[in-house]
Amino acid sequence: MTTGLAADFAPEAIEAGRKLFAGPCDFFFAAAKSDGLPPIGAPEIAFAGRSNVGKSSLINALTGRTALARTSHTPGRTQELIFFALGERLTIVDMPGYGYAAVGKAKSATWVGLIRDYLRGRPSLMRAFVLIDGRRGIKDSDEATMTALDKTAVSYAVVLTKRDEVKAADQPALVAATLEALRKRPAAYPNVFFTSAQTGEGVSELRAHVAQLLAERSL
Ligand SMILES: Nc1nc2c(ncn2[C@@H]2O[C@H](COP(=O)(O)OP(=O)(O)OP(=O)(O)O)[C@@H](O)[C@H]2O)c(=O)[nH]1
Ligand SMILES: [Mg+2]
Repeated sequence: MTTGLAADFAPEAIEAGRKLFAGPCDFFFAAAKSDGLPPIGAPEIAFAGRSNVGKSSLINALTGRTALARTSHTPGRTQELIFFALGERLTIVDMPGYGYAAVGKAKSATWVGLIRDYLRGRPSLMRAFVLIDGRRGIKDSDEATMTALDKTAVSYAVVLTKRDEVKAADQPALVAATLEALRKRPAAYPNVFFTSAQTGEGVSELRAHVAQLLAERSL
């Protein structure tokens, strides 16, 4: 196992994750404003990250759908907080991206406000995932997001994405650098996930992790 990579799950945990995400998953709400969120229901997991990092693609990979969450080559595809219900057990929230100049300043600022408000004030948010493009590493806008999460004590985990685009030889150094950046962050999960929505690598581990969080919550 590459040190620090969240890869060490027992077969039972992997199976629990598979089962959890194998159930029906449906879109149920879109929110353009933070005062227009759905009522508090099932525990939520939310996917944050720069535009184009692969948030919507990862949600599709987790749920085994090709087009549940809308994806696109051009940044700025997801423009609202999009809520999906995984049965009655879990709510998955896809978010607009941040940090991409091409989206336009006004839109970008609106989205940053929406994301911040949601992350700061959602009691049912069980875990945020901050996605980092594996080809690029952590950027200033990612640091800002993690700082906001640390300040409000929202627990989060980092997911490196697009693993299929990162040479195997470069992966350990990327994981090590990412862990180093997380070391002093109080609300960060101390391991990183490294996924590819294209090959499915790392996806079953992420499912297992979410299933574990849910199981711990209901103890
Ligand atoms: N090679 C590769 N490409 C990926 C992967 N995940 C996403 N992509 C591509 O990256 C682009 C953006 O993916 P999205 O899932 O739409 O990204 P997003 O973070 O939801 O983007 P916004 O909604 O615009 O913020 C698309 O062209 C995807 O096909 C991956 O694991 N590997
Ligand atoms: Mg998206």
